This record gives sequence, C-alpha cells and structure tokens, in this order.
Amino acid sequence: MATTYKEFVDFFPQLTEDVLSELPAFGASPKMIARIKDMIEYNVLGGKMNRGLSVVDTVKIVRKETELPAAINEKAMVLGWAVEWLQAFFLVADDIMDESSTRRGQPAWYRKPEVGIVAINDSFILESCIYRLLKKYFRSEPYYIDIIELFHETSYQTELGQMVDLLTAPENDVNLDRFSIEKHRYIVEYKTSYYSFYLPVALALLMTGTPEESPAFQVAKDILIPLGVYFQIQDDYLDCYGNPAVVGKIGSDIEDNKCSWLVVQALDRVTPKQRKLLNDNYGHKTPAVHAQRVKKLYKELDIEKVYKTYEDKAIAELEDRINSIDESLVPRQVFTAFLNKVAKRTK
Ligand code: GPP
Ligand code: MG
Ligand code: MG
Ligand code: MG
Repeated sequence: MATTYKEFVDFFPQLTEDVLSELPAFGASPKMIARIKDMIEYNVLGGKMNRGLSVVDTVKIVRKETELPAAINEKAMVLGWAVEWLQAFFLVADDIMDESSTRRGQPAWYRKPEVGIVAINDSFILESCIYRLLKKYFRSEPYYIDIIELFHETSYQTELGQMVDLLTAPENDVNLDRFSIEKHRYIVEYKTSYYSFYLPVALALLMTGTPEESPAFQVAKDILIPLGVYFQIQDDYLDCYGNPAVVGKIGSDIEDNKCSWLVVQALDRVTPKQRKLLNDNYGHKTPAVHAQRVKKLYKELDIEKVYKTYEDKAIAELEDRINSIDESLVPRQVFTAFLNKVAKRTK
C-alpha cells in the first residue's frame, strides 16, 4: 500500500488537465485558463491528502487487494481527488468567513493582493470542477447518480454546520450562553465529519458495488461520525495549543468568538469570577492581551489535561465500536486505518 501516496500525487496533473482542456469550449481565453490552473494548484495541493487517500485505501481494503486493477485504481483516485477538490472549495470560502491569514503554510488565497474577494467565485469554480470530473469518469456507471447525490448531500450538511458555526460566533457580540456541548456537537458533526470521514468511505463502498440501500452505510456512519467529532475536537485543541509551524495555520478561535470545544469545557468549570473574565476577553480581535488572558484562564483550569483525558477516552471508545462491527458488512480495517491516521495527531 506504500506506493499509493506518490501515485495519487502523480495523478493530479491529469485531472487538472481534464478541467483545463474543456475550458476553450466554454469560451475561455489562454489567460483565463492559466489563472484557473494557478488557482487550482494553489488551493487543491499542499494538504495532508488524508481524505483523498482514504478513498483509495478503502477500495483496496474492501476488494482485499494491495494493488488494484489499473481501471479501478484510476477511478478510486478520481474520487479521492474529488474529495480533495471539495475540501479546497470549502477552505477557500472558510478562510474568508473566518478571516484567516494562513492555510497550509502559505497565505490564504483571498489574502493574495491579486485575488481578494474574487476568491468567493474561485471557491464556486472549485466546486464545479468536482462535477466536471465526475461526469468525465463516471457518467456511464450505474452508481453515477448515487455519487452525485452523495456529494450534494454532503455539501449541504457541511454548509449547515458552517452556518451554525458562524451564527454562534458573531463579531463584536460575545454571549457565552450561546455556547454548549450540544451546539458544539452539531457544528463539528455537520461541518467536518460528513465530508472528511463519511464521504470518502461511502464513495469507496459505492464504487465497489455496495447497493445504495445496504446497511453497510449506516455501519460506516456510526463509526465515522464520532471519529470526525474527535478529529474536529483535535482541530479546536491545535488551534490554541498546536505549533503553527507544524499545523500550517495560525489559530484564531478565541479572537473569532468560536464555539470551540475548549471554551465549552472551560465554561463547565469556571467560577462566576472566571466566567466574567472569559466574558470580558473572549471574542476580541485586538489587542492580543485579551486572547492571552483567555489562554491563562485555560491554564488555570488545566484545559490541556481535560483534553488529554478526553482524547484517551475517545480513542478507547472508538476502538470498542470498531471491534464490535459486523465484518460481513464492512471490514474492520477500513476504520482502524482511519483511526491510526488521526489518533494523537499534531498537525
Ligand atoms: C473547517 O472548520 C470547516 C470547514 C472546512 C467547512 C467549511 C464549510 C463551508 C461550507 C465553507 P475550521 O474553520 O475550524 O477549520 P480551520 O481551522 O482549518 O480553518
Ligand atoms: Mg476556518
Ligand atoms: Mg470555519
Ligand atoms: Mg479550527
């Protein structure tokens, strides 16, 4: 399985070329085409590619093959890259909404002086590319409509999660009563779990001939949604405690007034006095001293330890769930592969 990574990366230029080569038929000038190429490469590449690679890995596990027949391998890679393209679409838009400065160790796309607000339209183009690629490679497959519907449904779920994420974090309007563990759970399940964890596996199941009504999809969901919740809680943790040089982005959840797992845990443990301090300092963009005070309070409450305890418990629970699945529906290894990639990550 070790060759997957290089093969996957090497396949990317073909897909970019697929998108670019039909642009003349859409009346695109050479300048437009060159810009779209730059935009795609800037935003789709440079991530860990865990989501995309998971599609290929899952197809291999389900088919019980370490090497896939060429035609199947190609299809699995197209679906993997389609997930990466979906992620690029979301991240370009998310960085605008979150006013983030960096992504994957480089300036967020909208922050480039020659891009700016045009990035909104670029995110739409990235989304359209997904359906150009699916049409080209899957139009004659019996499961074509199922994968299209899955991408549509997953996008909708992510957008709903994003909506609650944003509405829970209005600018210049701190209200700690808005935050709760239930709200946090909805946000992370919808904004992250479906597209990052369920989608890659569901695509692999469809591609390997699992009928749309099979209980295998529910089995996958029951493990992958909680796994995605753990993953997003890690993201919340790394936003505050990660090393930006390793994580590739500078955290701003405190300044952005986000319903982060950390603040929800803090609220569960504060004295009235500490709650007032949190209320006075959370959600301030500047000066930096506000966020520093919040971090100091997290330290007093030992939120890092609360996280470590949660993490060990989450991993143990996921292992239990994985051990109890019916392997005639989905091989256990599909999920252990995912858990191993995610557990205790630092980036
Ligand atoms: C990431 O959350 C959320 C998404 C990628 C979903 C965006 C959805 C849209 C419909 C645009 P985050 O803001 O915590 O991620 P990061 O920390 O990487 O910015
Ligand atoms: Mg963000
Ligand atoms: Mg966001
Ligand atoms: Mg985050």
